[in-house]
Amino acid sequence: MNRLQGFAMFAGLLLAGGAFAADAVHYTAPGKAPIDLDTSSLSRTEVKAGAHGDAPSAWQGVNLIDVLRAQGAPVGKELRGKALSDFVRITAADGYQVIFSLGELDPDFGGRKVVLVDRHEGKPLDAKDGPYRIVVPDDSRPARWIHSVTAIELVEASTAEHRKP
Ligand SMILES: Nc1nc2c(c(=O)[nH]1)N[C@H]1C(S)=C(S)[C@@H](COP(=O)(O)O)O[C@H]1N2
Ligand SMILES: [Mo]
Repeated sequence: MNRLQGFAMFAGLLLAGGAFAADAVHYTAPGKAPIDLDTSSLSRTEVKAGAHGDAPSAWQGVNLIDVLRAQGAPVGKELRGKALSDFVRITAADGYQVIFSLGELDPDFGGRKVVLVDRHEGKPLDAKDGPYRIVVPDDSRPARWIHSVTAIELVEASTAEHRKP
């Protein structure tokens, strides 16, 4: 193997291992500096789901609630009062957007399984859907399975009417 072949093999292995994410997902929250998400320290999960009546297939990634918790979002015991009007807005490269409320996601409340996936059947997502996609196995329609995710924003949505702490 010559040096060029060696480099090509090395690069290929890195890509296959997902070491180079083509694009990062930006995370923003009120009062926090925006960051590029690094989910490599979170425990991984797998869900079986099929869109449009497709046979279920396996999607791998991290739970959205774990991403939020790791970024200091108010979850668990802290999810009370005004935080119960927080929501998460997810934006894609094509400008598509969807939201989930924190209460919908938190295991102490709605506990909805929402996964930020980077693999389908063990392989990195196709360029057109990846590198990150949301999968919501229990939604009857896959319209919130937003692909090509570029940003996740925690949004505080209470108004001046809100009078509880
Ligand atoms: N970025 C992005 N994600 C999206 C959409 C979109 O237009 N843009 N359409 C949604 C809708 S309406 C559906 S039904 C599913 C389609 O998923 P599929 O392309 O895997 O069939 O993707 C969802 N995710
Ligand atoms: Mo759709």
